[in-house]
Amino acid sequence: MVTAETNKTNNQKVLDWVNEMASLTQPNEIYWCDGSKEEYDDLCTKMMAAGTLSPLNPEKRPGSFLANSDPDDVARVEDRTFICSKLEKDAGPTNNWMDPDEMKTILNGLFENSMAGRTLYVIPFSMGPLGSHIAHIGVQLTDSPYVAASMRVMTRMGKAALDILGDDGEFVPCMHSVGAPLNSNQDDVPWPNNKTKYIVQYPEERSIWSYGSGYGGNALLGKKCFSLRIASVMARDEGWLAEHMLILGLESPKGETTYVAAAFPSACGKTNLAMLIPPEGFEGWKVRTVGDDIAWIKPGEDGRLYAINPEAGYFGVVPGTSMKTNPSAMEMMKSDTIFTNVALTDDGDVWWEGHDDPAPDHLIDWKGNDWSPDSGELAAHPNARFTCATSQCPTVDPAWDDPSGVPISAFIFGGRLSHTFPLVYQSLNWEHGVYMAATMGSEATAAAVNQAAIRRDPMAMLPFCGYNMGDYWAHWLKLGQSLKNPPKIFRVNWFRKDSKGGFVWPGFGENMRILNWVVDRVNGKEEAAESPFGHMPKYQDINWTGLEEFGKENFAEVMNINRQAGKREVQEIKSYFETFEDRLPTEMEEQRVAFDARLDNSPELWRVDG
Ligand code: SAT
Ligand code: MN
Repeated sequence: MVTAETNKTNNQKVLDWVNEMASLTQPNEIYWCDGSKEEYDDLCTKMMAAGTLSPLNPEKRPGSFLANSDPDDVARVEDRTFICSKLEKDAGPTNNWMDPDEMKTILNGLFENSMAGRTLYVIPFSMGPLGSHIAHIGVQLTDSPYVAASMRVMTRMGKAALDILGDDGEFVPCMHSVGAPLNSNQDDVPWPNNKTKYIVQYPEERSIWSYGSGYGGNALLGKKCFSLRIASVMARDEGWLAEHMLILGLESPKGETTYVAAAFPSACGKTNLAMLIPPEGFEGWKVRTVGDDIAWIKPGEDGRLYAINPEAGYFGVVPGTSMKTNPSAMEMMKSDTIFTNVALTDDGDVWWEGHDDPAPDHLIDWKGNDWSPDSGELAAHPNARFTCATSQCPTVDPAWDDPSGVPISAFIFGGRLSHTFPLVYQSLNWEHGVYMAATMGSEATAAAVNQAAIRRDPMAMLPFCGYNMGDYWAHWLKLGQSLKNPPKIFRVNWFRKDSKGGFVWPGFGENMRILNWVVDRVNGKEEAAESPFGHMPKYQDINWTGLEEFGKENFAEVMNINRQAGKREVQEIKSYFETFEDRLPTEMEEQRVAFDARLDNSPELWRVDG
């Protein structure tokens, strides 16, 4: 049996754990990742030989690769994701739960010999700037070189993280196997994985076990498993927040920067917002990106909240990305990028649906088959991704790697809602803001106006909160009370439709106009319209330079409030809240009742600007 080389670290806990896991999984060898560029290049070379990576044309995409996954391993598997707290009630009604002892028996069986014929990579990593008081250390063990290489991009990985861990530092153990042991005379496949998949979090132990998948958040355990599911539990216990939020800085022409953090369910353009390019009318403004997916936020001594992006890279959706939707992302992936599940062009570059270039006559699609525009199939998988370092982002904020984090002045919560919900509104106070965030969501389908059911996705944390969602809301309420200068809370909805079913708001860069109002409000702009939903901008409160044609009528269309629609929402929330039983904080129900009363006192159609 192979054992851990004891000269790698003096941290006995790490050494013991590596040995215990090696004895369970029986790898051929153990390799400690140091995080160097040479090591990354070696991993890529090895993966090219195995057929996992294909190099792209160095003239078109220097330093870049294409990986095609197994067609059965293309996304996070939420139905195979478990929160194994001792009590089912502590996982709550929104999580899959299994008894931890029962789960351990299953997983010990699956991991036994699961790395036979493979290398066990030891990956020490820091989530957050090295040495930051907001950061935390993890160690992932994996038999996937794709994961090892990706972790170098996505986290601060290698020797530096191990040094910070020191001889007796705490770390979150992240155990991962693709579940595809190799017999001595068996050929490997380009994307090993197993039909059986388990993504398991033990919140009380603060540990993660993931089996059977090599893709994204199933396998890069620093991302959703650690930074959200386990970190949300740490944050509850220690008085901070681990959130599914982008972080951006808005620099005004005067050179003052206001930082905001924003949470959106999937398919709401979160990455595009994180890298927004200000439109006409915003000369001298700069939008700068701190993070595109996750925020760790701790109270500072001045009573404000400070946020870091725990990640060091982006694992962003590719299809739909173009010079129109996200020029910064296009710039970012020009080089040194791993593409997964996009299509390969005949000249060794990549293409996807929604690209600026029209579909070429011939491609190799993400499944490795010949493709032409009349194949009737997608050339790229809809969840195809790019993996690339944050430092390559042209809009990266100078403070993105600052260990102290950036001060957060506003939280913005959004959803994809065709009706009822205004373009933007601000909460009346912290409790009301938590209610607004707890009840956010998106329509399940793009159904007809006023018809579609809303899939609630509180704080965009539905698949990511590592404990009972009711307790999570209580934690938000408590944290807000403890802050002298809490961020202001807003909701936005870029997706309201008119009676003909078309989007009214142009979105993308134009969202800057709404962010500008948010900045005005946090900087003390007092005047606002008061609606049953909260504080709202009047037409003249928005900078319309360059978008004058949008006009007052369209503005009213995205801002007006239909009382009956609001009352329906209040009723839906009633039954939604009931699912949380005694874990629902009383403040949430009080907010619902207060909202109902405000609607009762409002006209049939509340009109912005009277
Ligand atoms: O696979 S990831 O978790 O990295 C992205 C996502 O599905 O949200
Ligand atoms: Mn995400």
